[in-house]
Formats: sequence, C-alpha cells, structure tokens
Amino acid sequence: MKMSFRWYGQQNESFPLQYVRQIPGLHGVVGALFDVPVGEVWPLDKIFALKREVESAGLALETIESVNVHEVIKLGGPARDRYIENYSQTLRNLAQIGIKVVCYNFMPVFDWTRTELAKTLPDGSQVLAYDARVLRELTPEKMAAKMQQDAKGVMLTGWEKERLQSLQLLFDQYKHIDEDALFANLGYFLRAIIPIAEQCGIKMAIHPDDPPWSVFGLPRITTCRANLQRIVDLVDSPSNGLTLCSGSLGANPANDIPAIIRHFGKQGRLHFGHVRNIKIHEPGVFDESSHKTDDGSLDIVEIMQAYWDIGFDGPLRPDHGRMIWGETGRPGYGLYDRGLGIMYLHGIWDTLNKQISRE
Ligand code: DNO
Repeated sequence: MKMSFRWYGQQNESFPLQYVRQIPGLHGVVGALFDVPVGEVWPLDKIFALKREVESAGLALETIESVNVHEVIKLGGPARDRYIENYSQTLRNLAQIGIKVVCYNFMPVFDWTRTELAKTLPDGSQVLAYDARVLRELTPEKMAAKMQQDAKGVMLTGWEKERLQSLQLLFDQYKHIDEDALFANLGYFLRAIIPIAEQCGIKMAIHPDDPPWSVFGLPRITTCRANLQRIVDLVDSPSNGLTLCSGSLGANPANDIPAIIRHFGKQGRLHFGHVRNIKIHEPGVFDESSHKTDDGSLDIVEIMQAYWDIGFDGPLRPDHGRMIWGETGRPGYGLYDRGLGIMYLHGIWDTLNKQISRE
C-alpha cells in the first residue's frame, strides 16, 4: 500500500508541501491541475511543473484526482467524441510524466454533495455533513449557492463555476437520461478511453457517487456492488477499475465495504483507496467523523484488514478530515486531521504486518 495525501497545489493550499512531507511514512501526493477547464487537454508543461514541484519535496506523483469528465460525455451529446479525444490526449500527457492511476467520476451535474460544510461537533471540531431532510427543502440552485457561501472563497473541486452557471439547462438535459442511459454513456466513454489507458500503462479508477443515491432526481449509478460490477464489466480490462471510497459507498449501510474490497480486489480492479469514516444517524443523515472506528459507523480496522488481505499495493489516502486545532482552509482537506488519520491507518497496517511475520 502506498500511503498518499491529496494536495491541491501551492497556489490553492494554506500549508506547504514541506509540511505534508513531515507526515510519517508518506509515499506520494495525489494531485491535479485545477486551472484547466473541464473538457480541455491538460498541457504537458503544466503537469511537468507539478511533478517537479512534488518530487523536489521528496514525494512521488503517480496518482491524479481527478480528470473530470465533461457533462456532454455523461449526457451522450453529439460533441462527445471531441471531448473524449481531449480526455485521451490528457491521459497520454499524464503517462509521459509517469502517472499510473487516474481517478474520475461519472456523477451527473454535482460531484460530492453535502448540506453543511462546517458542522460543529460537541468537541468543537468541524465536519462535513449530509441531511436528506435539509436537501429536500433546497432547490439545486439554492444548494449550490449555499455550498459556495459555506466554502468562504475556497475553491471546491467538482463544483466548477461553468457547471453551476448552467444548472437549469443541465437539469433539462438530464430529464432524458435514466440509469440505463447513463450506463450506456459510460460504456461509450470507457470503450474509447480504456484502450488508450492500456497503451499508456494507466489504470482508470472510477470514484463512487457521494452520497451513493440520487440527488434532486438525477440518475446516479456508481452506488453499490452490483453496479460497480456492471461498470467493470463494461470493458474487460485491468485498466478499467475502481476508487474504493469507504465514506461515499458506506453512507448506505447495505454496502458492506470490506466485502466489496475483497470482491473487486480479487478481480484486480481495485486501484485506489480512500479511507474515511462517517457517523450515520439515520438513513440519509450522516456526519463525517475522525478516522477512528469508534467515532463512526464504519469499521476502519476491518476495512484495512480487507486491503491487507487482498495484498493491496496501490495508492491509499485518508479521505476527508475534520477541522481541528483552529485550522482553517478547504472543508474536509485540512492538514491536521488527515495527518492523524494517516497515523491511525499506519498503526493498523503495521500491526497487521507484524502479526503475520510472527505467525
Ligand atoms: C471530494 C472528493 C471528490 C472526488 C471526486 C473524484 O472531496 O471526494 O471530489 O475527488 O468525486 O472524481
């Protein structure tokens, strides 16, 4: 397992890469370009610059999160081939700097969705939270505006301005897209890009929908084991794989995360791990919590055991953390609590290693 840390680039971060490097046992950074509009080719010189920056801090850059997919591809619109060609060129460019895993998602309109970005827990820490009852009272426009407002000027990835400006139009277009149509559009995309990814030595890793159910009536398909299987079966290639995000899939208690890890690990389709705990209060209502098993509803020890059992050797990162110790910054992506999360995950992993060497 290659312990990794998501880092948004010096111009977007409140802490330097040197601090990230001080986290024990860190292999590399999960990075991306955030100033290239969705659908355009990522220029080689910019990704080389990112690689040089990360490597000069003594860390590796092998994983990208995310190369986002243009809505026209998800909608199956007539211009999709042009965007698919751009996507393919981005993959070729990323391969040139040694990228091995590319995370992406296929969520219509909205990426991750929360109803609160800074819910204060009894201990004073602040977390992201989702409450289906609150969402029911909001329109998509109101929710998008609330997210932007709560973000206090911090750029939220997956919530690009261009997309939010044309919400009504997008919702109208998605009226004609049900889950089967979305699967078909994903299949079309994968049939085009997976052969390129194979040639380039890149593993594509689709991220689950977060939360794993429909929001505002939009179709969502990356939600459960059966659908994940349908996705990996769309193109039978090791390059067509998954990002297993415990906190996204785990919001639905019917998703048995350790079992899902074992199931897809055995098929060689698990390429990237996101480990996060959440506290489910009732169906459709949850807060993000510290990584510690007791603090949430997911058994993080069992989850790490499952990664260990499948001999997982890909990148794995702590996912969102709480805001603690007075830190301010990007919701879910502070330095301190993700650093604590890493140490918890290391502790579990090292113990698993040690037990085996004793047997
Ligand atoms: C949010 C992230 C997502 C994720 C994308 C992957 O914090 O988990 O934005 O990076 O969905 O494509």
